[in-house]
Amino acid sequence: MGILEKIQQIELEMSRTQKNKATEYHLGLLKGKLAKLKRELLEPAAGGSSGGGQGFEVSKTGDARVSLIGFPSVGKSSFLSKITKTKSEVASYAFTTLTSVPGVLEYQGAEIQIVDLPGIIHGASDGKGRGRQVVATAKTSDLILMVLDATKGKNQRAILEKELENVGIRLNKPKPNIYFKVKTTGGVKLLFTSPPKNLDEKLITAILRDYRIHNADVLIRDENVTVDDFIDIINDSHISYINCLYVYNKIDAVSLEEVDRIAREPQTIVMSCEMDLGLDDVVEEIWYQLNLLKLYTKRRGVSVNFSDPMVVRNGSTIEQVCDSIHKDFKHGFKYALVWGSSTKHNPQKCGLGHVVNDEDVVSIIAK
Ligand SMILES: Nc1nc2c(ncn2[C@@H]2O[C@H](COP(=O)(O)OP(=O)(O)O)[C@@H](O)[C@H]2O)c(=O)[nH]1
Ligand SMILES: [Mg+2]
Repeated sequence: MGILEKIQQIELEMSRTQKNKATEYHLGLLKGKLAKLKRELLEPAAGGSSGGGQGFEVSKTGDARVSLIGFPSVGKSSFLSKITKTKSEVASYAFTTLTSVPGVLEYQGAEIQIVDLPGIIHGASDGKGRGRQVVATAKTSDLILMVLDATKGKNQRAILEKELENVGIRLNKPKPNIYFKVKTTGGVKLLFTSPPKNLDEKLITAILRDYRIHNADVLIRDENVTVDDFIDIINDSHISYINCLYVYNKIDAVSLEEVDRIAREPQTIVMSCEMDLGLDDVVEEIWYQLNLLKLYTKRRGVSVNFSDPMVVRNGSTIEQVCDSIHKDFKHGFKYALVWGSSTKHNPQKCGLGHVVNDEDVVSIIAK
């Protein structure tokens, strides 16, 4: 039996099983098995040659990557051409699996790569190379923009969410607060800060046994974790937690009341590419969701160039700033001089652990 058939079989069994206290354990085990199969589907078979999944992982040019996901004809291409001026420098052959060459959105001095992903679903769910590649690109995005058609029903969103869920993408959800480490000896040690309400020790050990994990430390730090959360943590390398912004296009074609209703939903923004409405808001929201900040670098004896900021993730340390300049940069590091809202006096002498703020000026002093 192929993986797809096995998946179907388990899904069928799950749908036939009534959800109650008595079946909880059985259903939990099935969920664990299902997660394992879905993972196998997306992992290139060892030594296999189907599709050459390797080598696709497109280098992230620029400061962040945003993936557009949506059904055909919702306006993805229109949106891409409105907000990007340049094509991504990534050679287009790297994107032969995509419908278009990625564009670059320039905003606040940052270069944000925008990738239009073709039907993530259909490709991925049959486990073919192409689908896997598209999924790999989606998983390394810093933000997903789900583009929806305001004139179509609610269904489109639910279908796409389900499909992303299936390939291991968790939208707008923090990573479950569970520490998990596989060991070589010592058996399974389960600890929790307060007992989880929906997950018991018996189920945890049964799932681990099913994954052939016999020695591990498990520390559950949140009483609300579910069996799904726990399974995600076991399959950690396969799961990505990504923020998603829901963008409804074509609001020119629906009533004001409808626009108002949609716009009130969480993580949602409305626009019309055709009428040029709301596009600036979408770009601003992308920037906000990416949670990036700007720094200005200063070299000794040279004044700061405020027109050429450097962009890093919010919460970055001086060490991460060094890493984003060059991977070996920190080896020559002596100290940093920092001016701005992250310091008590200006300039302040800082070490690698110092956390920078937006608009700080940073000067790295080498040995
Ligand atoms: N009414 C309306 N039509 C739009 C809007 N944006 C795009 N379209 C139309 O929708 C169709 C599909 O657009 P396209 O960008 O190719 O969609 P894609 O398949 O998602 O890339 C085209 O005929 C566009 O002219 C919009 O804001 N309002
Ligand atoms: Mg298109």
